[in-house]
Amino acid sequence: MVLPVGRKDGASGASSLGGRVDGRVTGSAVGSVVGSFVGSFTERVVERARALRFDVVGIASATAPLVEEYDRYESYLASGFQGTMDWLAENREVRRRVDTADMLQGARSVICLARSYRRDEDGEAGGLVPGIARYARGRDYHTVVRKKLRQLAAFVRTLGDDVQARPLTDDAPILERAWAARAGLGFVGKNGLLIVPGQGSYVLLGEVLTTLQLDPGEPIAQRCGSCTRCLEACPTDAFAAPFVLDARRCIAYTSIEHEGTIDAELSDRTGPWLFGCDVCQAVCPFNAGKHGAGLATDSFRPHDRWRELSPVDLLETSELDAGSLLEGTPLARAGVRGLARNAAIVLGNAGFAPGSRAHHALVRLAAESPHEELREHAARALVRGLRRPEP
Ligand code: B12
Ligand code: SF4
Ligand code: SF4
Repeated sequence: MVLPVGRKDGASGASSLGGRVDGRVTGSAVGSVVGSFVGSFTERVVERARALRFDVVGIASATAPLVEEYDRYESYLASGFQGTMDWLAENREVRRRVDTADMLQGARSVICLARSYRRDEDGEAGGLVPGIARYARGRDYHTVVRKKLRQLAAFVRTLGDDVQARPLTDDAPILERAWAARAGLGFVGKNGLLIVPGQGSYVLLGEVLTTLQLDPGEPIAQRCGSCTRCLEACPTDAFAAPFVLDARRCIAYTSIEHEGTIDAELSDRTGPWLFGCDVCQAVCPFNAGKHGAGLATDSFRPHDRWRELSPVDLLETSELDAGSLLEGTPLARAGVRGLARNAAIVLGNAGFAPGSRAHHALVRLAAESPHEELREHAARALVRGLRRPEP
């Protein structure tokens, strides 16, 4: 079952909670006996998820492995799309099934949750904010979501003597989108993202794996139709095919996960993106309109520091000060060096006047940085971005 655990204002379009839960409890002789308990457990889990301010919740059966999705994962690895993210190729069996000792022996249900991070007013914010992907503008979402997942797992454990529950966020080696799609939370778009009807794709996923038997949902139909906007809009042509991302070309990979030098062909196409990228979501019609907009809590409100700084400021900040700026924010994942490299790329792509602060900062970086990739990116930015006066 899937329920948008809507806010009191009903903006997520939630239908009556109790009615839908009760209405779904059906099954065999065993199922119907278990059913009345299943329904009430499911209902209580949903209520609790609502209280914890998750926007959507659904249940997937944990007992059947992911088959097609696992095959896609294997062919993704075989194509080398993971680049230097070697950790994506580890723990393969866990990506196929989660009801084993590696994840949770005897798991019966995956409680799949989505939390919206969309805040429309952010588009207008200045400084570094527009160059930071929306999910990363505020507090580290791992901290925000993990805390809530732990609370939900603790609640689930109270529902029976031997009930076990394990909270998971994207640090767990599972195919989160595949489980969410199985639970019927949404469908996977051609941009590879899980799209929740009525909410769009600006949602983060999390799960609680449990031995408790809950009432599973049904996958919903893929709804992209003939649209191909995301595939066409991607600045780096990162989609090898619809639904299939060559991560090596994705700005979220080059700017966050990849250390060292970035190919000029890609960095020139990165435009203003300092950390992550939202283009394939921004163009998606499922994110148009106001639904879900502005619902996200203050946790996702952009940090003031990002409003106040510019890419040049990042280059002029000492490593030590930059380190404390990043602390506790998602940007820490790219590291001080990664962000300096990204700032040089953004400045080169934006262009700057001779004698400007950007010009001086890049000259210094090119000459003095102890890091080869920073010297190289600064030199490239100087060639690319310096707007020479008309002769
Ligand atoms: C590694 C990773 C990345 C990598 C690689 C992404 C990738 N596509 O492989 C990079 C750094 C590039 C990245 C980028 C982003 N990521 Co990321 N990422 C992950 C992570 C940790 C693992 C993903 C993974 O296992 N990839 C391997 C591939 C094989 O699996 P998959 O991505 O699930 O791919 C599925 C589709 O390709 C699909 N598929 C393939 N072919 C077909 C065909 C059909 C017909 C269908 C229906 C489906 C389909 O099946 C695959 C398996 O289920 C997940 C968290 C997690 N544990 O799942 C977050 C996660 C996917 N990322 C997330 C986010 C927010 C992003 C960004 C939007 C961040 C940003 N703004 O910069 C971008 C979006 C880029 C994009 N268009 O996908 C969210 C997505 C939320 C959502 N609504 O879907 C997740 C779920 C994190 C979270 N907990 O919320 N990410
Ligand atoms: S996040 Fe940006 S670079 Fe990555 S696939 Fe989407 S549009 Fe392309
Ligand atoms: S932009 Fe179009 S094709 Fe891409 S995910 Fe959205 S609806 Fe699907």
